[in-house]
Amino acid sequence: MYEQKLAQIAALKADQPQNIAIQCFDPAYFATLGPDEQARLMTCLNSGIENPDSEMGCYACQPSDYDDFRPFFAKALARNHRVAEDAKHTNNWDLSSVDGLPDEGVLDMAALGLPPLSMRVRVGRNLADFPLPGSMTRDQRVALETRMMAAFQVLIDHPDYGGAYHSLTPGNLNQITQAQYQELVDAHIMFKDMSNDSYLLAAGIAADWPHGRGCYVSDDRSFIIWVGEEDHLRIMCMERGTVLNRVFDRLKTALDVVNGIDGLTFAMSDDYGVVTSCPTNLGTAMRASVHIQLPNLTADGTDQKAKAIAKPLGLSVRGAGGEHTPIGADGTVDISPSARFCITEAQIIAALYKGIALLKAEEEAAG
Ligand code: ADP
Ligand code: DAR
Repeated sequence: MYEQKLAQIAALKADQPQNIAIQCFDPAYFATLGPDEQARLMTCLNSGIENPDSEMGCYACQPSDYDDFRPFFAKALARNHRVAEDAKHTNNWDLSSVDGLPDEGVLDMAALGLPPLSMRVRVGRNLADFPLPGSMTRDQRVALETRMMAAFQVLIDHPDYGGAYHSLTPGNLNQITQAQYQELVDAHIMFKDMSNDSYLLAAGIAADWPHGRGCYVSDDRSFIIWVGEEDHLRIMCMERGTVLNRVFDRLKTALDVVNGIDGLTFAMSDDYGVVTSCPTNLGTAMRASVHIQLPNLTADGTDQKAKAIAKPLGLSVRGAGGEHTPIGADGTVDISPSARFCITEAQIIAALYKGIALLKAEEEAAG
């Protein structure tokens, strides 16, 4: 039944060494699975088969996939995150658990000689009683949005997070116009049109666009919750400043409020921490970033030199519009620690602070 897919995978194994899912797929293991399990695992790999240039090459489609297909995912996680196949993840937001921080644990980029920068910390979360986005029906996507709209009433009534929900779902009472959507995207608040992402389309994650999609935005636009992107929720704090603790601590406080809302139980794994669609986000599901101008390292108009310098520092470089976008015209790039799994949330924000200091020195040396 899967002869064609298996032949495609075999051919890709030879041509695409960077495609982790393809490289970790074992046909002998696949042959031991029953028909339903084979269908599920092949669905997880479809994005990496349809997009040979993938690096991760797979997405989980059920919250239990990482456990149900552990022989495959353990290999893929080990390869991507450079950890042991039996690695276990621990979550910890307590900065006092991290050594070598400045006094009082205050991560003030001004002490590094940096001006106020746009700071953002985001985490992914998936509701435990729904399939992951790659396997949802349109009705399930809209039902999840409806569940979240009820939950958002708690935030609307909260003095620190009051705001409004903006829906892309046709006919939703909070539906916004295309112009309002584009303004939110341009303000780096709303996510881009998923139907333009070949990886998410092949994964089934972008299906039914834009049904069940939207975002909650606080009145001051510093607290945002995406609904229906790559994970069910992306919860984030974002503001311009120099003290990274502000967005990190505010997000943790906001998460404590969200976790207490009736009807919201998030998918967690005993071994892998926060369960996410993409294995690259598993564990913390956290990306902590700053937007910083690197005119010297981007003098050729690309992010190539900045990426080459940042990678050994444990940092990823994205464009000004996020993943798969170009650098800003003024040399602005999005810098964030690469690690998400088998690292704690506190270690991630500390890594951003330490990484930015090192990158600043490299930028000055390139001048
Ligand atoms: P994610 O960070 O959720 O994986 P992206 O990298 O695609 O997603 O970024 C999503 C949006 O968030 C983009 O508009 C991007 O410009 C914006 N963004 C990310 N980090 C920052 C930041 N530090 N300051 C301002 N906007 C940011
Ligand atoms: N193109 C996919 C992206 C994986 C990491 N980015 C995410 N999850 N947004 C790949 O497999 O390379």
